[in-house]
Amino acid sequence: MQQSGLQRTLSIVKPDGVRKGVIGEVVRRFEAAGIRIAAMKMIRLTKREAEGFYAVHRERPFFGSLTDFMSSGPIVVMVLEGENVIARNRELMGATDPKKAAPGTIRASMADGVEQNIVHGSDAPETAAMEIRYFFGELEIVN
Ligand code: 3AN
Repeated sequence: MQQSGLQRTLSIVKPDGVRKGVIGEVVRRFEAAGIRIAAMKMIRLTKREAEGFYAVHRERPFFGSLTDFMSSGPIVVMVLEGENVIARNRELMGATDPKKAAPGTIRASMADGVEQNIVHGSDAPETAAMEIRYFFGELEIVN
């Protein structure tokens, strides 16, 4: 993790992605892009845990609905590692609104809407570190 440009980011396959059976397709896209999976597990968030994860969005009108959705079924959380992986993962994901996401991106090809949009990806090094810590202990992340 010391080389320049090598980053970690948190990825989540959200409950809609698990329900649609696209965990494998999402992981395949990461691996095909040369991104390494450094940790992975399936969990189900409580409403309280989803609220903790999305605390920055507490004041947004969609907070209640988003945290209901995120606690509505199992999710797959992953630590991705690679050169510039934060931005590269967000490129693979596409824009938050699948209607605005570039063709071929995960959200453009698989998502139904702006809330149920299949994947989450950290947006900056500081949030990546915080989000990884929310879900994983250091011993669960494989070097
Ligand atoms: P991104 O996941 O693309 O970084 P954020 O951080 O702006 O997007 O939003 C976090 C999550 O909140 C999104 N993934 C989406 O599920 C939900 N969200 C964002 N904007 C809206 C909205 N206008 N209505 C409902 N849900 C939204």
